[in-house]
Amino acid sequence: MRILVLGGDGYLGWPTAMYLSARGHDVGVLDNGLRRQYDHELGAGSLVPIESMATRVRAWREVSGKAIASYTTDLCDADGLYAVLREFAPDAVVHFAEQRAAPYSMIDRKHAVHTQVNNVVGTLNLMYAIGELDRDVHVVKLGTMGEYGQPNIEIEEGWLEVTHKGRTDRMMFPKKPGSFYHLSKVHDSHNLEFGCRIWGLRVTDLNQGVVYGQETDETALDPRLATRLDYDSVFGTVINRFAIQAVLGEPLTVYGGGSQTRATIDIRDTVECIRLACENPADRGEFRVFNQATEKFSLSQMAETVRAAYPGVAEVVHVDNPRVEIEDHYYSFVHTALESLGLQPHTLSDTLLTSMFKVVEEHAHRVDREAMKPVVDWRRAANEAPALRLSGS
Ligand code: NAD
Ligand code: USQ
Repeated sequence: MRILVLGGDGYLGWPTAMYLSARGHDVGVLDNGLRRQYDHELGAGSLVPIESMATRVRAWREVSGKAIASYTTDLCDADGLYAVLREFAPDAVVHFAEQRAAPYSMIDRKHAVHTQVNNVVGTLNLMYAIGELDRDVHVVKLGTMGEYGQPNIEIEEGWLEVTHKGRTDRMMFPKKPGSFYHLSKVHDSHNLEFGCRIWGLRVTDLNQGVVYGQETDETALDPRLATRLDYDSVFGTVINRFAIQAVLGEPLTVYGGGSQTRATIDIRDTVECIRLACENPADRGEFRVFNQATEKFSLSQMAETVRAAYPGVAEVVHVDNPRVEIEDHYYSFVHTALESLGLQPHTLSDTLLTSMFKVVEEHAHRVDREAMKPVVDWRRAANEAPALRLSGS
């Protein structure tokens, strides 16, 4: 199968591209390098050194004997995107290519606008290109569990049968997202579902939980194939940050009371879920939603799991929550679709954490501890955020 991975230079896109290539697919990657520009803007970077896209692709060819086509293209540049789709002619497009950090989207007005324009316009361009060029192309779109928020009812896989005043309909599951980033994913979901109705697109929306881990079988083959690992308070995600904080001897920073519960997934399961979604496409006109998460933990449980797994001494602290999020809440979600296609989930085990501790120890000298402190405050509404250490200053 020919699979084009949009956002193929990112934390998840690059391991996914290699995973699919290793399993016999003809893979292309498209990226505009935006994530590397955010590093420059924020004065932070990946804990693990990463190579340029050109070096990664060359190294993959050397190590595996397989080619990955690479395109430097912005999804917001419709002409460029159409040209790549014409040239590569994919059977499936995996769409990771968005601004993906909730704190980044909450820095100030400019960053909220950038996030929503980049994400919503990029996805609309993709929909139009496929609507015009080839409606059989299956779009595998990365959504997020945070689209649902924490409703006081069980979260279904995207759809809900509602009976209201004696009448019943199948509706998209109601959304209560917690940042302008998460909202951009909700907007994408609605646009894509509409595209399925009007043009008969085939779409799988993967509502993924918080990912943890850094190594897959393919990234571990050669240091040039490593994927990024974010530790800063803007792009670093919670379990990865806790593992990094433990190794650095920094306290594990639980925001607020710690009873907030989140859905999670191991990076090795992410790549397998994408393979399963691609190899089992949605029908023409079907907007299919899978909840791509395997476990749930409260923030305190995550911190305690990392603390207990770390062979040294690690301390857990509660800091004032810079975000606006509910603490004591019900949380339950259905996640049977991917498992019924064959996913055999990894659980948040000592093995994964131990391999992360090793990776972090090796590169700990690269950490800028200042960048780990939470600085983005959800409660502030500002045109620009002068208090932040931005633009690499
Ligand atoms: P990432 O930022 O590391 O990768 C995204 C890539 O997309 C980057 O390389 C970036 O340069 C590229 N990109 C962004 N906008 C683009 C544009 N307009 N044109 C071309 N390329 C563009 O993010 P990630 O952690 O790999 O996440 C990938 C996807 O998975 C995102 O859509 C994210 O919302 C979703 N997701 C991530 C997680 C997680 O924990 N990392 C969890 C759930 C969902
Ligand atoms: N948190 C802490 N301490 C930290 C960092 C975060 O307690 O040091 C808490 C946050 O308050 C939040 C939870 O951990 O309650 C998750 O935060 P996060 O930054 O790990 O994840 P989030 O902002 O939700 O975003 C990440 C990815 C995003 C993806 C999302 C999946 O950056 O791309 O969409 O996870 S989900 O959360 O299911 O929506």
